[in-house]
Amino acid sequence: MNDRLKQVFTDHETLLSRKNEMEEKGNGVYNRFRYPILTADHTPLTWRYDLNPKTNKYLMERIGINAVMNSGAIKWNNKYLLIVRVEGYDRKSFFAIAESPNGIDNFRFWEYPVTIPETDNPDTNVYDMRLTAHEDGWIYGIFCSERKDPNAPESDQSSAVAAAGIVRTKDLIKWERLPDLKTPHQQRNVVLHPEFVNGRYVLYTRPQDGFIEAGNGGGIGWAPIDDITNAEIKEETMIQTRVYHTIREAKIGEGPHPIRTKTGWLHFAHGVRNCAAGLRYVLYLYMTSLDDPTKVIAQPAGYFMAPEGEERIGDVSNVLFANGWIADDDGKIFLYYASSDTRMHVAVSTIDKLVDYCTNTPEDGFRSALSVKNIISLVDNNKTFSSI
Ligand code: M1P
Repeated sequence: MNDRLKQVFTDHETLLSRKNEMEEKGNGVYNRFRYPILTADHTPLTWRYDLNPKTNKYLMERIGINAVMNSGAIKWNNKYLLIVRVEGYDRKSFFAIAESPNGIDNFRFWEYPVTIPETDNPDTNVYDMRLTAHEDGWIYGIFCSERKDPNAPESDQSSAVAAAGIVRTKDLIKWERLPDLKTPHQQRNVVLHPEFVNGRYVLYTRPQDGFIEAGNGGGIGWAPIDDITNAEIKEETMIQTRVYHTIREAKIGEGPHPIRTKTGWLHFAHGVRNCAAGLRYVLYLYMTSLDDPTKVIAQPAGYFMAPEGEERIGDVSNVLFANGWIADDDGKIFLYYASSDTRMHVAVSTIDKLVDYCTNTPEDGFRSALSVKNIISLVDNNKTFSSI
């Protein structure tokens, strides 16, 4: 092995085996970790280098990986698995599974990326898979399938159509492709609810008029589906809508599927607003009723997590995006999120803390005066407790 090759392998192993450290100074709700858990540099060297000295005498990287982000998550055989959106220098995204023994470090990619079968109308780009181990026994993956807008003129090489691609598997290795979701709108951020409701599958949807612009859509819908092998939206009830001057003014997207708690379904979503720097993506939580999951029972004001420090900067800056979390049996929860469309991170909390956060954080009053009122009421309540 020549010196450079040795160095490349050593550096890679040092990165993969680096221990992560919890940042102790949290806000009481969750704790971030010091290092990103996955970056482009974590991807296997065998995906990037031709290791044959005869065909690669300069040991050049032959295939470049630009970013890893927006990962679905699942606990599988006692390991923490992420189905990662990996993006090459060629701008194409694909899926690859990385696993960790503890959920916070030592994530290693499986040997090969995931092979997603194509439909008769091949996807140009695939990304942002949400995994759902459904009570029907299958693990479903729903992802965004992007294709060029067939109605765009030749001069327009940007307009696209977003659809929800659906796959399912029993072993996370062999994936069966089902027909894309039939819907009157463009769809991204579609997520399968883990249980049947009144005997039907249910999807969380995000109908939108255009590829980027939400138009009249942009909220989170609840859409019961009769046949998942030929999924079609026939009814769609909006459970989260865009609201003026909030963190969810421009569009919203359901993150991973919600988690059943004693108090209600706990949801993790992203909210988007526009500002001079462009779109700002933050993460928020809300809860829906166990009896009627279309009914919101807790909606804390504002964001739960927003980009901090190096998270603010990347390919698409000022973005946090989450489509995976894993709840352990002891109530601990791993929140997997991507920053600025570039890298993956983890934060930890517990179900109890997140439910407490949802049920005790004041709701948005939608006016400055009501935000002030909330603070005054907290100050008044604190009078007897603040003499430390
Ligand atoms: O670039 C930020 C995000 O933009 C899109 O999110 P949404 O579907 O809410 O518009 C997606 O392309 C997502 O992958 C990306 O992280």
